Amino acid sequence: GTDDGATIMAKPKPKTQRPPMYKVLILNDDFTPMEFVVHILERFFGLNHAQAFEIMLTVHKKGLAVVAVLSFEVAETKVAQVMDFARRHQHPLQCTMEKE
Ligand code: NFA
Repeated sequence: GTDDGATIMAKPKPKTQRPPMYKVLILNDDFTPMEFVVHILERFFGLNHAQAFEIMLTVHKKGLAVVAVLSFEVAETKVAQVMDFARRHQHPLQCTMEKE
């Protein structure tokens, strides 16, 4: 209401809309070679070898891992690139995305 100088007024906060982000996930399977997954993580997600190896091991042990959080368009492109590369090499590796 009217400011009496003693009351702390609540500041209206205009909610700025951020675009939704998408988690890109790699799923484990029994057939894709570990080195192939490491290569994919280096090639398409810009990870160094140690980071790529660590994430690959997490997928292998836990069943899946988030490898990146990206805008819808970039996430969609990465998923398509990984799925295409795996298919062309005849590995059953799965890559998916989900809204954060
Ligand atoms: N589980 C696979 C193997 O033992 C390795 C793998 C890791 C596959 C991460 C898919 C994702 N060869």
